[in-house]
Amino acid sequence: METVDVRKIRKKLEKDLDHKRFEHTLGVAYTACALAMCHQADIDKAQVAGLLHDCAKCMDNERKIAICKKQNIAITDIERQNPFLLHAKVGCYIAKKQFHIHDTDILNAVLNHTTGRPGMSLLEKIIYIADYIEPGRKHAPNLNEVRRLAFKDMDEALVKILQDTLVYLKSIDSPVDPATRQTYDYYIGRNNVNNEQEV
Ligand code: DGI
Ligand code: FE
Ligand code: FE
Repeated sequence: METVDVRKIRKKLEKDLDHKRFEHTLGVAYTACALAMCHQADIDKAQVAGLLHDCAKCMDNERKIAICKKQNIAITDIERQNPFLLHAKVGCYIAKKQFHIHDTDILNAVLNHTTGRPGMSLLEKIIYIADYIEPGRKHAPNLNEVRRLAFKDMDEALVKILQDTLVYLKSIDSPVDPATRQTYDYYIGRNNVNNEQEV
């Protein structure tokens, strides 16, 4: 990875994000480092991807949509209905343009951190999971179980998170992004989990 000034990234994020989101960001970064240590991934990349994953989260929807239009970033129907989903795509763009990150694995980890994707890289899995289990998260169901699984079998942890996310989205009647569904189908197919659920 190119040399990256982590302190500089943290300082800019502290300005760009509100306090709660900044604290969450730090939680994701150190949880991602712990997962990288456990699963033999690159710790420096995990830290940078963890720090940057929500870098566009505090931007208002109009601004995110305007950036997508200007940069020719496609907006899907689901994203138009739920513009908060765009913080992943726009975050990937901001990580490149404002934080000068060019590592494709880090950029993909930012890009896919909300929905996941079939065939995620080790780093993408780490960020997706760290986002869900960082210590500041308190309300998701099965957190203890997912936290335990994360350090044992990441694919099993992914299935559990995706399953609980689909149940949650159904309960609040929120549309499911095809990427979330495809990711769930992909990972459930690879796991003989005995708690398979129709969601
Ligand atoms: O940005 P964060 O809150 O830290 O975390 P995130 O980027 O993973 O976003 C989490 C939210 O995204 C959570 O409330 C569930 C929601 N989400 C995940 N997949 C989908 C989704 N929302 C919709 N509408 N559709 C999805 O497929
Ligand atoms: Fe996010
Ligand atoms: Fe997050």
